[in-house]
Amino acid sequence: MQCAQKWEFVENNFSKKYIKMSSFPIEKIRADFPILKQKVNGKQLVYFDNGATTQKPDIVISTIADFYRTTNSNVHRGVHYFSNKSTELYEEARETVRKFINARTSKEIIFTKGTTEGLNLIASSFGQNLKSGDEIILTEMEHHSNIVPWHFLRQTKGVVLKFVPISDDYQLDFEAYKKLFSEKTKLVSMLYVSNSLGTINPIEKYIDYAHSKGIPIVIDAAQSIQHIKTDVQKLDIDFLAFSGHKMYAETGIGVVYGKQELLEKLPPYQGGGDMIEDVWVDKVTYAELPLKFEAGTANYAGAISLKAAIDYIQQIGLENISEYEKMLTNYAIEKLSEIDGIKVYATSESNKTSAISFNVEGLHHYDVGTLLDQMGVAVRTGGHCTHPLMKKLNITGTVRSSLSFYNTIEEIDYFVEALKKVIKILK
Ligand code: C6P
Repeated sequence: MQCAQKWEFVENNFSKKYIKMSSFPIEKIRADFPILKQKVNGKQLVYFDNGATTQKPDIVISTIADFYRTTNSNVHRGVHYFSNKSTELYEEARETVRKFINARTSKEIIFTKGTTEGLNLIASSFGQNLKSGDEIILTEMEHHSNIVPWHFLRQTKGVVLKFVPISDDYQLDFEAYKKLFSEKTKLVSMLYVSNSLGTINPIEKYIDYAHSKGIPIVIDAAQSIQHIKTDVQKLDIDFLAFSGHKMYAETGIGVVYGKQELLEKLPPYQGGGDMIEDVWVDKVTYAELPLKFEAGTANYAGAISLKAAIDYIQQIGLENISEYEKMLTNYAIEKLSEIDGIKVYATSESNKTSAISFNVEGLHHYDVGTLLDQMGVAVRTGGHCTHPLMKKLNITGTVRSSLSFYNTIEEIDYFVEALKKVIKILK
């Protein structure tokens, strides 16, 4: 599915300014996602909750079903045909992930349940060598997955958490970040893209500055990996975590990337089968990377689905995807901003992915989301697991529409009209 990079100006009902990528095969892409044909409350589904999870293309669904129909066996355990075949597919998936993020070796790719488990793995393992007074730098934009595991270390070890503030334009304050470093700083952990605001953080300079102080950095890529090409070597990322289900694979599979030399130094996260070299009654030795961090039966079917999803994304091209999503996002922000009494947060055109958060003056986000659902539109409402950010913005939550490359201008038009009706009903 190759797309040319050309854009064609196409007039649509609402604006002549917006364009459709004539070569972007949107009809074909939509046909790949069976769920998009569903109706909700008698209305055609408009799925704008892709930040929570993405829908799955037929190729991912059939890869999982075919695997269970033809091959399923536990990996790294049996000598029999299907166990070897499953192991081969599982390790092929690891290699696909390695290439996708350009890690040096597949030893640096650890399969997890998702971003949350990945960040817990890093915090728990890295944290074992920390002591009272050691400092970790986070940001006010973090998802709870990148705050709570560090709070555990605050509670159990007396580790001090410091937060990079956000400024009035919903950007992280880089000057304030630099001032947070001290001789006690041990690690920085931050997100690439905010799930609540869609802001793309300029992680390059955050990484460079941390490294200039000799400090490693963890990047939460849960909301970036599906939108932005990520080269861990080029960015010089020390640790990275992301989830398969937010990038068109099944739930329960995720990845931690770590530089080999750093992972070698970290103690294992969980104990069990597959992560050991040998066990005696009075001692234990651990397996080599990456298995040292993969205790118990892995979600190998999930890893195989992740390979199918990455292959699918790459067929379309991540650059084509992000260009199309950018066009949708700018269009949606403009149409939303025309509605009276609406506040759209973080509207920057240059450093934003497709998550759009807003509130309507005098209305509760939950009520707006509930009525949108009655009209077939799926959005997320609430604090989006970013309570410190909501507190900073002095709100209890937002309505968030998060778009994907299978969404269309027509769906945005429908959503905006539905929202206008909701506002009329509620006001
Ligand atoms: N954000 C959202 O609707 P898991 O649940 O482990 O796959 O991902 C956790 C996570 C970590 N970091 C960021 C930036 C995230 O956005 C998420 C998940 C979803 O925004 C569910 S709360």
